[in-house]
Amino acid sequence: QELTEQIWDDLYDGLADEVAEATEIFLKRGWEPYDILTKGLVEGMRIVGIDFRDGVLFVPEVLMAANAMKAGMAILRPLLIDSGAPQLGKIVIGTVKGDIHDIGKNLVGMMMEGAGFEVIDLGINTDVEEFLEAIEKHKPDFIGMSALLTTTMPYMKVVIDTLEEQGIRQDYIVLVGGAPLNEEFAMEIGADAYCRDAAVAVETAKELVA
Ligand code: B1M
Repeated sequence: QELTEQIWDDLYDGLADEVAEATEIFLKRGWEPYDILTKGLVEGMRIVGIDFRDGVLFVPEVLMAANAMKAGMAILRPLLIDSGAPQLGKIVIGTVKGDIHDIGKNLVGMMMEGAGFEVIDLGINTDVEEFLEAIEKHKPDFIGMSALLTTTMPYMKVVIDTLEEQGIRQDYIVLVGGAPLNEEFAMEIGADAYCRDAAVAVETAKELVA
């Protein structure tokens, strides 16, 4: 309890070293990496998000918090990935054009890798040409798109429409996610599934690949 509050505070204050240290302490105390991720880091970022929305925190501070979160994620990454799970399929994933939020996408990538998917991460601000180039090259089972802004989520439809136009939409399973999305939006734009969080992304991918 005390430790989770500590990590939330350190994240809020953008203290990367402290967040890393707290992550190590959680591990030493026997916490599961996934619990540290969700109850510590993701919850901490949720709190940051509230104060960002309310004008208490500003971009530079939130950027520091994001970097602190990444320091914690870097420690958990090998633990989440090294699952020895059999290869289940391949996903090309990116944050869409105009959007630079990458924590959620990175988390999905980590969890997918841990579950046995090969992940090709196109990074942030990914335009349709980059998606097309990557799917041509890697021949994935899934295309994953992330958007955190109401202004960038419509771009997901641009990508899906382009796949349609090129007659290759049916060759891929399209998964979408990000805080401003919902099921309805995902269906409207013609995605195969909306993934509320990283765990749901993994479950959905497992179901759809079978
Ligand atoms: Co930004 N930001 N931000 N931001 N930021 C939000 C999204 C916002 C909701 C904050 C707020 O006002 N409350 C708001 C959007 C409002 C809106 O569109 N309606 C906002 C804004 C306005 C902005 C700027 C415009 C601010 C400005 O410049 N004035 C600017 C835009 C920059 C741009 O992209 N062009 C901006 C910038 C930034 C920072 C750079 C400072 C930083 C990003 C750093 C980084 O990512 N490297 C940042 C951050 C950190 C946030 C908040 C606080 C946290 C986002 C986050 O990392 N969450 C965010 C507040 C919020 O979301 N409530 C906010 C933790 C992460 C684990 O969750 O990303 O939701 P999330 O991912 C989840 C699920 O959504 C899902 O699984 C993940 C794990 O469970 N998921 C997927 C996500 N992607 C998926 C893909 C999938 C499947 C599932 O594919 C298969």
